[in-house]
Amino acid sequence: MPDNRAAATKRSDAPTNNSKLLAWVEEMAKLTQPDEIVWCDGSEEEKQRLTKLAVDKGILIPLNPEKRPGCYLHRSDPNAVARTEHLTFVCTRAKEAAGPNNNWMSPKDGYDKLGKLFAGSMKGRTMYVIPYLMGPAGSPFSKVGIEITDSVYVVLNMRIMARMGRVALDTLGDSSNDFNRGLHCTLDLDPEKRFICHFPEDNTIWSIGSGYGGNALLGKKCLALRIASFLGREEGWLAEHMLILGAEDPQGKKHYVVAAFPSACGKTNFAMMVPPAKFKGWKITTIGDDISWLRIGKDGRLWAVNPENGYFGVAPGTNKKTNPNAMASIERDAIFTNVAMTKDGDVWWEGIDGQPPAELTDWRGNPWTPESKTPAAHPNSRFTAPMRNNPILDAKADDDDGVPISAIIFGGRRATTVPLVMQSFNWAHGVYLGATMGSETTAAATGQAGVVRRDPMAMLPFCGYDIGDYFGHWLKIQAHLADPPPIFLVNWFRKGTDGKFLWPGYGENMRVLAWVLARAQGDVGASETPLGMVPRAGDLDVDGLDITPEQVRQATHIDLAEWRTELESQGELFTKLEKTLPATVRLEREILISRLAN
Ligand code: GTP
Ligand code: SPV
Ligand code: MN
Repeated sequence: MPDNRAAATKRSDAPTNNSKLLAWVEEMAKLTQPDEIVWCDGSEEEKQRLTKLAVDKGILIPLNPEKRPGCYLHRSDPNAVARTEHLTFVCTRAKEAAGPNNNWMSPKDGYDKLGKLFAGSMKGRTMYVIPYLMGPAGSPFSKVGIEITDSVYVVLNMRIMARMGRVALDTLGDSSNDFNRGLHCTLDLDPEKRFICHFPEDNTIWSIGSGYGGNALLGKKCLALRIASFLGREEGWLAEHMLILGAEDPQGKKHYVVAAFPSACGKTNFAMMVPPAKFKGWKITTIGDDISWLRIGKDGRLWAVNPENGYFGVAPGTNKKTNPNAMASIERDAIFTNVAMTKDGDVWWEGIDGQPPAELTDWRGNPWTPESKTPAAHPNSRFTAPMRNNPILDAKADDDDGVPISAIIFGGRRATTVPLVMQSFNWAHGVYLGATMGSETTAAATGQAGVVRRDPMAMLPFCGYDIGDYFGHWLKIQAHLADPPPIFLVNWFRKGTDGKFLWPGYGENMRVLAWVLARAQGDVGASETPLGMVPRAGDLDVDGLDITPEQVRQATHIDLAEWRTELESQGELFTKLEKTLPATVRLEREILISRLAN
């Protein structure tokens, strides 16, 4: 039998002559022993065939075709609803290379341990071979990945999230060995047998025992962040957990901005923001909502490419007021994961428009009423939507070189301490602000939500090497930039004494963006505080804003006592990263401590 199975990979069946790729697929088939091997071509016919298969097997539930044409609901195993950081590993030869920020296994242990789990894991199943491209077709910065998976759900999601099929094989060509080798098997979803292992020195990812998002769609966090950050360090560029947006002012002057916020902290919303009426004449456009590959251009500017082709966005909280462009993006051809379903076959989640219906089917498939004690949609329920559905997709979203960046924003979810906006004094201080960023954990990863942790540059779960070295890499980038973009820290999530958000957020964040852009162009002054530069009285445009001046004051306030506590709590990070933390970052903290001591 195994011989027959291996024969299913016979070269004539495969849509490529690349012997390295063929040999690897054969090797993986020998290991996992699928009944059948299907090479994905990314065609419409294939999408329809696999969608039908998924519906027949109950993996996808068709939604009401009049309300949501081409849309489907997937209910994942309740055991696999978010990324699992404690089961995610970086497997480098030297343990130090992975750093204290990553779980580590030696490559040998990783291949051995997972190899045992993968052995025969696709018996009775179909192996899909997904060639995909991260980045625009034709861009010299794009990367080819091949994901082998036994999950139709993964294939259909990858089809939306990446440029999939022929285009990737054409980019790879007949002889190149330069492709990411991704192997994924759902197995029985037993968390005891779940591992997401990265082998950056082999450009390889092995993921087993999970079917969910960032654990299973290997192009996204595994390749475009963990492996790419590792490659970026070697090749002199950056892979970041950042949205990319365009902002055109009423005079027609256009700038691009990148912003790093941790998981479920507002990237998709900021990238698709609709400015308030006061900002008539401004146009916001989206390049990307989650990942940015940053390079130094020939002109000495920082240029950003979005490697993705779609959005894997948080559903709860999304509505026509908070994010009308996301709502438009999910009107058709979207896959919903773990949202609730209405009686007439539409989707529902906490925070969507309107009152909760009297009856729903919750994300587990059980009846739900507004009296129910549990949420109808899982807090980390998501939509997968093609970026081309976004009404404000930027015209340069497919440009080979990406877009030049005028400002960099870091931001976390902080109920206290961090003001609405603050600009760093310079690049090194900006790296310090990003490096020491704290944020409350969210439902995007398993574990307790709402706990403040250090999430440097929103990359704690995604940096594929020692994060102290990563700060060093950031610091080095400055030397190659003719005019480094200014760096800002923001916080949309500060709370008042009543426990409510002080700042209305969403589209109103345009007010902060306008100040950021004015600063980037040298059009407006700022007040110097010991922590950083903040808007002078009157510079932050709050005209027409529906909150009290006192709320604005509290949202923007810098409380030195709170910051002393903050600085102390940063000490833990500094101890943890002692071995590789660049002196510059340490000195920035020391200077700040001495400033605050005065
Ligand atoms: P990932 O896809 O996990 O990387 O998340 P993300 O950073 O793209 O976060 P997203 O924009 O999806 O927002 C996550 C949650 O925060 C959603 O429930 C949003 O409704 C909410 N949110 C986003 N922006 C704001 C804001 O400005 N203010 C408030 N209060 N909530 C926001
Ligand atoms: C995140 O958690 O930052 C995400 C979702 O963007 S996932 O793809 O599941 O990682
Ligand atoms: Mn993300």
